[in-house]
Amino acid sequence: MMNKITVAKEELIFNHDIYSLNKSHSNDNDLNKKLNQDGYLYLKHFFERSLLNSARENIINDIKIKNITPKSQMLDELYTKKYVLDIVESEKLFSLFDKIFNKKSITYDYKWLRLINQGDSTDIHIDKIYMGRGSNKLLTAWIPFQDTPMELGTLAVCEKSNHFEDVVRKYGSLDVDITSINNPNLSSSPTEISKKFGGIWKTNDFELGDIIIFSINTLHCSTMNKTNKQRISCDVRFQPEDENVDDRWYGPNRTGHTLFENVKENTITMKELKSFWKI
Ligand SMILES: O=C(O)CCC(=O)C(=O)O
Ligand SMILES: [Fe+2]
Repeated sequence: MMNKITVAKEELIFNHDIYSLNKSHSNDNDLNKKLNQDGYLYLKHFFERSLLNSARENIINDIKIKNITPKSQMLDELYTKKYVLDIVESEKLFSLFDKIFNKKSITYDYKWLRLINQGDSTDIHIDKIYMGRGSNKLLTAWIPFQDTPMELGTLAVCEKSNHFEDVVRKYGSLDVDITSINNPNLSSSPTEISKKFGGIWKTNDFELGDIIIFSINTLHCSTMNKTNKQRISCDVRFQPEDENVDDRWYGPNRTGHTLFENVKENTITMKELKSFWKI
């Protein structure tokens, strides 16, 4: 049977153009090695379902109470709620990152709590362009708050793309709060990326409790939400305590984006940048 999914903006066939993620377990003792090798770790059943289920119910309830519009957005009013922080700043997650870094970890205070509607998908990028002013060891954990089949919008990664030198060095030099650019995504086509740089695209149906961790240099995107339901997920950042932080996202005086979300005119385009970078 042909199993078509839309990844970023491109239709792909599962098990032909894009494949299942390699699975890891938090007890594995080669997590760091695997993360460096593949650019990601997919951990099945990491969180208790009940914890995530009740957080999701609380989020949906607060969306109603606060009259938050149903458009796709970051739920900035809700990410500091205890029911969110009990998950995304849990002991369990901190110990996992302490283990990966082999030292004490810290987390950025800002959390990217997302509500994603039908028809929406995230295009291909590396997180460095949004949060690259601190540690190069920064890691993202992407945590869905419901069973998330590919058609609801899952995280997709380009395996081993953290080793694409041209992407890391050139695209990775972009800072969206320095360069005026409206659309800083590298591409909306996974096959364009694999043709140019190599790598195999991977994603999965995520069961509630599954998470994926990836590096600041790993190319990733999401599959498109083709359902009439909303996807709720949260992506959060961890890094070793003894490294520089990006103060847009860390500490009580964090600024968030200072340019990116306001840009409209005099922008450079990704097409121009790609031709300048010769990628
Ligand atoms: O959830 C999404 O659609 C995008 C997530 C993402 O880009 C990230 O976690 O860094
Ligand atoms: Fe991202």
